[in-house]
Amino acid sequence: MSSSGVKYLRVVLGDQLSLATPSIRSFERSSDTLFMAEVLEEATYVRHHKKKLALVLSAMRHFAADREADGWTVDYIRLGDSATPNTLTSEIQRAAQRHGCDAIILTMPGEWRLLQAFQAWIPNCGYRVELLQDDRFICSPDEFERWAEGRKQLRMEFFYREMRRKTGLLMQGDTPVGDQWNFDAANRQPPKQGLSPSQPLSFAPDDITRDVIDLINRLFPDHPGHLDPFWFGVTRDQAMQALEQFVSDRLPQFGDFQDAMVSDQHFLFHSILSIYLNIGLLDPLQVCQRVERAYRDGHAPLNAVEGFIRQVIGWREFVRGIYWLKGQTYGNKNFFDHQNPLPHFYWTGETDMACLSACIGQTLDEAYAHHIQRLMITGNFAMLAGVDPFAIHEWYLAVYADAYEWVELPNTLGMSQFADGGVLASKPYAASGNYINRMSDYCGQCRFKVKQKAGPDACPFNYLYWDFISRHREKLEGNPRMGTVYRTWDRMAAERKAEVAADARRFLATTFPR
Ligand code: FAD
Ligand code: DLZ
Repeated sequence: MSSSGVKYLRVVLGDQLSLATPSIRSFERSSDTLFMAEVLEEATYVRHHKKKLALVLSAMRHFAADREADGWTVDYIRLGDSATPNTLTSEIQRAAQRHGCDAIILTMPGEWRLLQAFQAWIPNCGYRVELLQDDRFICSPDEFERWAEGRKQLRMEFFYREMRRKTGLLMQGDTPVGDQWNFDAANRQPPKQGLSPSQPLSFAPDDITRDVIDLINRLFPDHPGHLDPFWFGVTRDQAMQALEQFVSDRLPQFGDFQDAMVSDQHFLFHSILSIYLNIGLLDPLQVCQRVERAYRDGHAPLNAVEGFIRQVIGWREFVRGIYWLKGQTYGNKNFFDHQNPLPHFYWTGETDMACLSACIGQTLDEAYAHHIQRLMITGNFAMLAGVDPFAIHEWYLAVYADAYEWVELPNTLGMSQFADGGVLASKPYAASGNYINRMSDYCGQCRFKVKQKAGPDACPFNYLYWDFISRHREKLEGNPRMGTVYRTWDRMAAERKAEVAADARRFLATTFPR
């Protein structure tokens, strides 16, 4: 019996696979049970990409097996073990009864949907339940709320500086290393010919992973993507190897080419670490400290190291803060009142637009696209084409292996669709074909002509961009960052404006037939 005399059922969810997860931090081998469950509800609340399912389920099984090998009592429910469609709360309830537990300990889940389910179940479950804050982040929701209080605008840059001070990362006393907080301007080089980054470290599936792959192919054949090959790491040890390989091979050029897009280079110099960070196999502060060390050792330049650390302690923490601060209704925001459905080609990649075809095709293959592909290609198109933000949110939540609502929703709804009217971003990330042409090699292979502004052969981004600007003038022209855009629009000849409207009407009518 434990020193407290209490027999606990300690629960770990599929994205809490760390010994630092609060519900298991003080696990007592003599009396406690670790409980984990694969449940149909979690596997199907969106049609998760097959690679995402394989990552989560295999990592869960490995985590449980490692604890068991270390002498813990583990109760693990596999998908298919339960005769009826199961949920986390129903499985936790049954497990507490099975083990004759006195109390249950949970860690806060990463989304409102599950939090609500827990909150509805807890008062009626017949057990004492402790729901602990998930402190595996640098900033807690309470701390973020205090930071946000009284501010007219919430801007990542100022929040990020606080996180730099708090963590001491890239600081010399009170001043930032390099006397500059942000090297964003040095993170935007277009792609050059002949870039040859190393591929992310891949791991051959072991027996556990092969079982999971078979299970997914059997139970979820209609989910997007495929498992051939499946190469993600599924243990902390493998995730640490992936971190080391990124630091040694790609970090030095991460900064320069962060925004570049190349058709046959799906990963460029990116880390491909969000898949591990978001399920707990890596710790964000430890990752940033490792990356900072690469700068201090002279292995990687400041623009790369600062750029990486900004994404993790800046953007990642900032979007999580917004998610919990803005509450459950945040997901319903639709500032532009966009109502078009998601075009079917988002599920196939079959479109003549080479940039969309490349990014969607890569997404379906890898369950991965980097930030600018998500923001400036698939996100930008959805916003310009007036797609319902909730529909595009569900797509992002399904197709990316790193997608959990706390991080995906603010990025999609706030950053990429401006559906929150400017809570997260100071202006819409809208761009014409010119930006895509500058930052990628897509346009050279496209049947549309990026230099052409009007007519059936023109790049659709060109006229959709101006049509979006014109359509939403009332909502956007008061934004100080949009002034130049509206001045340019106002200088355009009436004939040109009519062409924009006609081209957009024709394109949207074909894309969204009524
Ligand atoms: P790198 O480019 O190597 O960046 C390093 C790390 O910084 C990432 O691993 C990630 O943890 C963090 N990071 C970078 N940008 C962001 C950001 N904007 N928000 C939060 N963390 C960031 N990220 C997710 O983790 N899950 C999502 O579901 C997700 N959905 C997105 C949806 C849209 C529409 C957009 C525009 C962005 C989304 N992002 C999401 C942010 C970003 O695209 C991914 O974090 C990044 O592409 C992951 O790849 P990487 O690990 O190679 O990142
Ligand atoms: C994503 C996911 C999947 C696919 N399956 C499970 C599962 O079977 N059991 C589980 O505990 N967690 C799973 N997860 C992760 C949860 O969906 C995640 O904890 C919530 O979305 C909150 O972030």
